[in-house]
Amino acid sequence: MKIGIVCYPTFGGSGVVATELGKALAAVGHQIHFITYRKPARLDFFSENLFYHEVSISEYPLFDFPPYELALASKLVDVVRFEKLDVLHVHYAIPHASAAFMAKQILKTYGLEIPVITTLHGTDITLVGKDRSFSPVVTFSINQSDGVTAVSENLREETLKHFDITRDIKVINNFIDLERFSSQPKGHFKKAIAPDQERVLTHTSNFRKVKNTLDVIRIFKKVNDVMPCKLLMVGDGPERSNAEELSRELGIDKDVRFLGKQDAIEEILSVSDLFLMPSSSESFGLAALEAMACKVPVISSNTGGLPELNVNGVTGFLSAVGDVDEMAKNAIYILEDCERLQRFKDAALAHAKNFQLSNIMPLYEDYYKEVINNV
Ligand code: GMT
Repeated sequence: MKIGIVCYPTFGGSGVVATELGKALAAVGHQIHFITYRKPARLDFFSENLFYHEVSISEYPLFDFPPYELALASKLVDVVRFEKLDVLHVHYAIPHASAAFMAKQILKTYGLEIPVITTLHGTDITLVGKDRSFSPVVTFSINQSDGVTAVSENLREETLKHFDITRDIKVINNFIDLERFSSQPKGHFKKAIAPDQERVLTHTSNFRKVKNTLDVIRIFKKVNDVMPCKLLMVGDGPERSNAEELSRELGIDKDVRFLGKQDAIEEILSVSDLFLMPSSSESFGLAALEAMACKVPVISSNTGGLPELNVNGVTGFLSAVGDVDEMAKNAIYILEDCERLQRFKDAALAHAKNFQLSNIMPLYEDYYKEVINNV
């Protein structure tokens, strides 16, 4: 198939899923066209089946807000016409689904019918999409898509609850490439971080409010009071300086390392004993799946799709959002006993295998075929 993929090209979960899916589809012979404003972060090599079309917007003094959606729709019309695409797969509803709808209507004037599939990722529904300034357009463009997928059962339910949806939504979970995300021997790195064999706790995110980054610091403080350990904070974003300040206030700054944005997440996870994800909203939790694939158990909140990923008492523990005491108690329970820790590590990997790329990619391929045949 010739597939157009529209996504945010950044380190965000939706962009990562879109890029990894496109790369995997290209590897099995599909022709993949990425259409976005910058080359996706993980599209870092050449392949005969991978193409990248940049959406550029002309500067004009009148434009306080450059109309990206229009430039994207125009580019989609071009790419579909001249590359003869079979399907457009847009990741994250805002503004990709409505731009695709506009392109679809324009293409009809050329006698072309392009099926559009929208994948809902999370904040496009749970946070931004619900906002009144977007919700009529989000509702309309979901209903006008030829196929819609959500990354968890919970996100599907949330979408049906909060929007007037008149069509089916298929659940296709996030996936993991186990060839890249696996526990690697990184003893020298671990020794540098935890010279006295302290346990290593890790958090990776975009440090947005929804990630409850300050709760990560609070949980760590409580664990560190009972057993000396280290915390790796990976990523960057608006809450980073508040988290740094809180760790200084709590007197644990020498045990907390802020590593900023990192590419080789799997190496950091390979030296980690526990992953912390206390988010206030999380449609699936791709970062937690990456941790589990590297044999790292997860202490998380029980919000959104997290219970579909993190099996309570098996791969880690789930607690109510904000219940820092319980999260710290559960973290200590896992970390204090070597055999127990090993059991949780093995279970985390075993469960992550259910979400491996080779299980999930065919679901997208089948769905593309189904949608194309129905249009
Ligand atoms: O807010 C983020 O973490 C980024 C966001 C995105 O769309 O880029 O991530 C969402 O999509 C991921 C991939 O489907 C999911 O694994 C994340 O759980 C989801 N984030 C939230 O729901 C907060």
